[in-house]
Amino acid sequence: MRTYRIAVIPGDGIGTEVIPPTLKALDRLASRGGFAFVHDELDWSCARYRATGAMMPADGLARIAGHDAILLGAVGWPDVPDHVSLWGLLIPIRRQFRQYVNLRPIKVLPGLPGPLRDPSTVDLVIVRENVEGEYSEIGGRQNRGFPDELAVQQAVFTRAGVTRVADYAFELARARGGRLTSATKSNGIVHTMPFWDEIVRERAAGFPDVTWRQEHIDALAAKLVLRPGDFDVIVASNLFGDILSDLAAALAGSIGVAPAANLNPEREFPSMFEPVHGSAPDIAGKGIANPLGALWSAAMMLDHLGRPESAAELLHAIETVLADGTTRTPDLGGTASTDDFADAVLAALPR
Ligand code: GGG
Repeated sequence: MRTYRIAVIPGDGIGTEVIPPTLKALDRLASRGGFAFVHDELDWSCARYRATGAMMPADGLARIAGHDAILLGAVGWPDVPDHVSLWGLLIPIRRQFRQYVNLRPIKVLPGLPGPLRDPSTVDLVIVRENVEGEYSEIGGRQNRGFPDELAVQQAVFTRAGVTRVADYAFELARARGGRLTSATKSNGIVHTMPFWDEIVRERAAGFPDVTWRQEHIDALAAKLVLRPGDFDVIVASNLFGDILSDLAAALAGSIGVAPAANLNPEREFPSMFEPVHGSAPDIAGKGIANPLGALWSAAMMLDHLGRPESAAELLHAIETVLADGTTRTPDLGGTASTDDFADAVLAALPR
């Protein structure tokens, strides 16, 4: 029997609440599908940072480099600066394991209440560049505490980095029916964004069957709200992709429902699956977090591991519970707890 070794990092806040029911669902699907999971649960988190001064052990990445996948809950807590928690855990994993594609599908599942008049038109995928761009270590601060204090942050865009993410997005657009939008801001950002545009245009020549266009990020954000049906695959830099995917998740009803896959497409390293939402300190500990984003991320992990039937079963069970409408967490206007929703999904899985 095939056994998949998964590094499980519940992390902080509601991450620790949405991951346990997700593991339960994964085990149920595995036993039905004739495979198994070994979960190696890791305490890498802000709590660990407080206790030891590090979000993860010094050899942490080496310990999980041989795993089949990583399942992560959420990272961040108010008593640890956000840049410390993010750069101490999530970003090293993405970079060391060459997870240069962050795939964020946004779809309005049946029964999801959302702010749009016609939510049925929302079915798109954001391909976020995940290891370079505006998230950079290059820069510094000077003259701290003086009136002329300054901070400089250097964005880094490489030909190889833009090329590979653009190619991934064009391939995906081709597979989904042939429409791609590239997010830019080359009117205001005069070096990196024209460079991004040039490379996307060059790569487009290899995909004559894909209709593509570029949009400035500000106009794109507005159009996404007004006419989401105009978009299919959107490729964006690290920061633009992060912002757009939260916006698009809100259009789909709640940021609690959105999944993400941090992919190493070459499969030289494990890929990481995580809900888009963060640790949500405002609701953490109340047992009311929506586990849908984590469950959907687990479905993406099953797909990645070559178990598309199990992924489809999990998505179908989620859709069944949403369509029924009686079990919804408060972010979707209901009163169900995290476990109520997860138990309903388990009950809707085929026996
Ligand atoms: N589950 C995802 C999570 O905890 N995200 C925290 C966060 O701030 N992420 C920023 C990013 O993805 O760049």
